[in-house]
Amino acid sequence: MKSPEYGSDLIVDLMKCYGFKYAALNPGSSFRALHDSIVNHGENERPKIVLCCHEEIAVAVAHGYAKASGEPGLAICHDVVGLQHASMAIYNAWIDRVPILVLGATGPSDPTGDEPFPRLAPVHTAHLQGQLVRDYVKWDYQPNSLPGVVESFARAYKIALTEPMGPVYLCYDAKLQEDRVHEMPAMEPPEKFLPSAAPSGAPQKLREVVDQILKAEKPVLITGMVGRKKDTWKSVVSFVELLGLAVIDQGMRFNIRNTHPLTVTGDEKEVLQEADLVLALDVVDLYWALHRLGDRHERLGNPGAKVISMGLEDFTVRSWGESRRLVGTDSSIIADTLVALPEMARYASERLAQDEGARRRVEERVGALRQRHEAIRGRWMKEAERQWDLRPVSLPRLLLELKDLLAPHPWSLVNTGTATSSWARRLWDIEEPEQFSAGNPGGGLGHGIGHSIGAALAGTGSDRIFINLQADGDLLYALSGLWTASHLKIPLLIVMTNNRSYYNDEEHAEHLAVRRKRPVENKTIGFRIEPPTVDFAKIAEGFEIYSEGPIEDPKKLRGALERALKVVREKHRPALVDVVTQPR
Ligand SMILES: Cc1ncc(C[n+]2csc(CCOP(=O)(O)OP(=O)(O)O)c2C)c(N)n1
Ligand SMILES: [Mg+2]
Repeated sequence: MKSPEYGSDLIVDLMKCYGFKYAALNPGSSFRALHDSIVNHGENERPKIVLCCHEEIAVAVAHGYAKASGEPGLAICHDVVGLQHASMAIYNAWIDRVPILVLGATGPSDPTGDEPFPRLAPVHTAHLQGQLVRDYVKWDYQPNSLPGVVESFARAYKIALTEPMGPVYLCYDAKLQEDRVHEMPAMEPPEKFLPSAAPSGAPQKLREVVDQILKAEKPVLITGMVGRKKDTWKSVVSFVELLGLAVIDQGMRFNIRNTHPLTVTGDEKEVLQEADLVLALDVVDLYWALHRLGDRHERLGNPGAKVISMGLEDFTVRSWGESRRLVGTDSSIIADTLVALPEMARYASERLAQDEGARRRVEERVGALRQRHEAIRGRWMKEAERQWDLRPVSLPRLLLELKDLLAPHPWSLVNTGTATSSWARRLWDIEEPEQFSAGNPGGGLGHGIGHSIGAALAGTGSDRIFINLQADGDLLYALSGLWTASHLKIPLLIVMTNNRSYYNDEEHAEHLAVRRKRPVENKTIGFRIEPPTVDFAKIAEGFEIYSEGPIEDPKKLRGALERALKVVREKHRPALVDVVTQPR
């Protein structure tokens, strides 16, 4: 490695040393030195620049990369203005417990010198910039010296990756970046700053949980973010198979394959009604795991059931995104499920070996759950058939046609809208973690395209096709993400689920109209994205992306998807099919 000549060279060396492959950014003079160092000191190799046309997209790229790869992502944002654009995407990463390093720049914070910094610098400088995002990052820091740069980078890395993971923000003064390195600060290897091991759960408590499950007639497991760490899903599978647990999967990570016969997602109400014990693993919002929103909040399930919550959510208490309802639990355990699940499985095996009654109960449950699982899947297929010929295209038809075309190829679902997320989990066979990294629990729109690009970058080198089931409203916030996808030749099939509406809010309007006895027909005003209808195929063409559509006739769907898929597979480029769909 070349010796760093400038402060910014040193920052690039740190990025390389800590294994960052990509730096997603939109340029800005506050980090012109860092940009120069990435290109000319690091030769744009590690990290490599992912040029984005909006900071929100840059952070979403880092988010998607981190979620799909299991490694932290990295984005760089221009001073005050870039960070303001990025802030909502940082919030999305915070809520999704995704580790990213957001690097920023400022200043020079001491304006009394006469070095040639840009004239606008004072306008874009704040003391301290980190305040803008402090409520939804795990840590922010602005080092004042080169040793401080080295140490804070290590600390940021460690904090972002220590459970519960999340974004951190580091801000570099322009002068510090542009100053020469006179003396090389000491650098310890990154292995010295690996994330701290999370608490594994008090052994006695873990044993008590197993004992209670063994006693229960109908225990249920709710999986939240268990699959956020590589291979934890395997522990979920062993655990539920051993104990015959019904699984309700919230779909926030790949927690268990959706074709597993113990999954009964879709029958939450019935399953929770029968349950006498509920174990919630890494569930972020327990209240809404146990309630449903109708005219009022409806408690799902049997109020007498024991509720046990396990995970690390108790460590995330901050002011933003946390004003949740409290749920009473019979036991609440702070534990890293990656460690606790195998421990509990070991103990459960010992206990089961000595308890014939418990073994019989497990067997009976497994048989009944298998039937329930089949019935749920069958029901969804029936519903898909019912909607088959609808025009514009029904979401289940779209999902099934696509499923069929993708069957011979490796694929990965990297983004969905709310409705397509449900339909994909009902109709597709999502059987391995590489097939799924979608979802944005933070709910800040404009996320999908950036996230898709990042997730696809994480799969660089594989022959996977990346699938983005892209809602229209979400893409309209961040259309220029198409430029980055095209520029990088991302093998991304973008299927617009274009309902020509901010439909989620149309639903709210309808709900309110009924409640307030106001005209329901007004529900479209201020929500429908027409006229004019947006021609996404034409827009994509402007970014040199192969495109087809708009497609309203379901009979024309398959051919269009087939041709677009061929472009993605054979030309290794993105393609977009604009499908006009039913609202839900
Ligand atoms: C940045 C941001 N602005 C506004 C909202 C409020 N909002 C939530 S869902 C939604 C509509 C989304 O429309 P689209 O992406 O087309 O999905 P659809 O509901 O139509 O399936 C809006 C505007 C939000 N979540 N985030
Ligand atoms: Mg829409």
